Amino acid sequence: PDIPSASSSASIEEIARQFQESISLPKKHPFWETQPVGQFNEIGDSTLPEGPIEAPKPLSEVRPESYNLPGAYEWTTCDIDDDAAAAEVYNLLSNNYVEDDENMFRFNYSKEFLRWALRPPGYFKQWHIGVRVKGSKKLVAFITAVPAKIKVRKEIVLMAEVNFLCVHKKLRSKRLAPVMIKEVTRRVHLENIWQASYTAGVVLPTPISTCQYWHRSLNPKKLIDVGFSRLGARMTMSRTMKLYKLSEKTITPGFRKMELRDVPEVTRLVCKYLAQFEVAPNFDEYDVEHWILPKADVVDSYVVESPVTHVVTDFCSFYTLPSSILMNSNYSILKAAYSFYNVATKTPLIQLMNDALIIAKKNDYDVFNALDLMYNESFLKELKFGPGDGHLHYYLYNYRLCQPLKPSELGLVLL
Ligand code: MYA
Repeated sequence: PDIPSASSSASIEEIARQFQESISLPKKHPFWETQPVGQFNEIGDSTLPEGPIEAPKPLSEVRPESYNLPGAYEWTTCDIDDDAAAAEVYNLLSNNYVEDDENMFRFNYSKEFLRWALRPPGYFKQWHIGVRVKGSKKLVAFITAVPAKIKVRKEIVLMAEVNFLCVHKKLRSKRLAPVMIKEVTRRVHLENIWQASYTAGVVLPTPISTCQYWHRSLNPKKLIDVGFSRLGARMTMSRTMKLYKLSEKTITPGFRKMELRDVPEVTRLVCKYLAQFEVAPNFDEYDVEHWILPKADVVDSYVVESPVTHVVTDFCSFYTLPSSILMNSNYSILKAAYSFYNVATKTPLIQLMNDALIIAKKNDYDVFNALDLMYNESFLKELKFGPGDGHLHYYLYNYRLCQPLKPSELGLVLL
């Protein structure tokens, strides 16, 4: 993931840096160059086939023991069910996980969110991997994977979704991350899974797509006070607040919170919808119950049930991911909603998303974020989202695509 921040009026230095970066050759990647991923020098080589880069190995050839860590450290499996273990992970991430470029905000995934993200149907406990200091037992690094069925073009591929890679700030740049990535790969291979998907704010070999974050201010005064956004040119605070004002009540007749009984219909809607993208999850009812059914302060979903036929025709969803505000005496938390999966078959998508904004505002979110993937571009500008400076790169491990995808060809949202 990449923490989005809206302040888009880049300084001269920032523009100069971006220009430098854009003209310089891609950096060397001693670790990633050894991995089965698309390499920079293969870009544009249309002779390479799409699909797995390496064939699966017999399980007997998968290394049975963990990779070696530097002497002072040991592997641990983090039992996220356990309150003490979940608190340790929460503390590591809330102090050391992803920050924006200016170090003003840091993702603050809640314990309940982590439990949701890490325990989907069929999850493996041993894929929740920690590193401890041998002496003190302090948790200093973390990486996770969860299983997922992902459709790539026309093929359904069983994959690991890798996330929450984190090394304590004091242990950075010691090449711990490659060992952790190799260890999670080994444990994924032991389950006979050979592909993975992941996102990152950094450019690695080689993105299958690059998306941009867009932000819809819900509480513009706070966003400006904490430096998340800036007052526009020729704008006053009161004009800004008026600009972002939303109506009190949702507009679509039959718009209500999703319930357990909606799972079959939502599954049908989401499957049909996601089938049109080049890379997207292949959800079954268990997945939809896990990923889409509302869970307080973690994921929210609303359906449109026709008042006449009682058929569910549309739904929208967003997840809750606050960020810590690092240097502000008035505020410590930014409450952000992130657009998840939205399907409109009868209600115009713009109207559906406007209702989502109204709900988010009512529930005290400060900002509503969305990537420019799927059909999101069709509502972003009209609903007053502004482009952020954060980019999110999507990757596949051991699966080559000949061409990078346009964001609108992507149907996958990772947490
Ligand atoms: S993305 C979120 C990543 N986390 C953060 O940004 C939190 C803050 N940062 C940190 O905690 C550290 O800086 C991290 C790196 C841990 C990121 N993805 O140990 P090092 C490469 C992949 O000296 P550190 C997420 O969670 C880097 O290019 N590789 O560096 C998805 C270099 O390799 P190379 C990354 O800064 C994770 C090497 O690591 C990333 O101390 C998906 C340097 O290691 C990154 N985000 O630690 C993981 N950042 O020399 C891949 C740096 O070659 C999964 N690096 O350039 C692959 C699939 C595995 C399963 C396969 C199954 C079949």
